Amino acid sequence: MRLFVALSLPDEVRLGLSHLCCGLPGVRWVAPENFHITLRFIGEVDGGTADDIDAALCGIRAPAFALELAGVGHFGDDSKVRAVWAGVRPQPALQHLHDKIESAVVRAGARPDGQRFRPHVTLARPNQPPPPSKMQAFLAQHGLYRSRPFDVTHFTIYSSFIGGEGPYYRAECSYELS
Ligand code: 3AM
Repeated sequence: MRLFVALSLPDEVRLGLSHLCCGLPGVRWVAPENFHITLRFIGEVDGGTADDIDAALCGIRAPAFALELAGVGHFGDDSKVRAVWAGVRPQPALQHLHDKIESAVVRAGARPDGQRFRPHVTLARPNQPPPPSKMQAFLAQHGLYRSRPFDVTHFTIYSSFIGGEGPYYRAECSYELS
């Protein structure tokens, strides 16, 4: 199975994000039901490793916290945009949770990530890079985007399936924060 650990988003926040999803030609917009904040991509694992990861995630003790989405941006150069995202207002408790998850999955047998954690919600992936003028207009239009603050009370491990209609994410197990 192909796994990743993420935060789900309240319906109202996903609805707000879906209103940002227009005005960029040549991109695949993420379906609103697929919006999430990835905490850790794990990748392909066998059933035994998945069980070990589940047990390690079950052992995490971390506090619940409030989160707010803020602004939009993209990964990659202006001429080579890889993904368009909504940002997350800095929240030390989120970094703390990420670090605990990273340690837990590595203890369970995953390879260390090594990348800096850059929390975001992917909104679109380009089939071809959008014209820079369109990208600039998108960033200018939505630069002041803010979600309402929402409570993060759990995190979830998802399996992902790639189909003809795009990816399908299935929540396998959720882990409560205290
Ligand atoms: O939150 P986002 O959409 O950025 O990009 C993929 C998505 O994150 C990421 O895992 C999330 C669920 O698919 N992802 C997919 N393949 C990846 C890989 N090989 C990856 N992240 C790192 N390495």
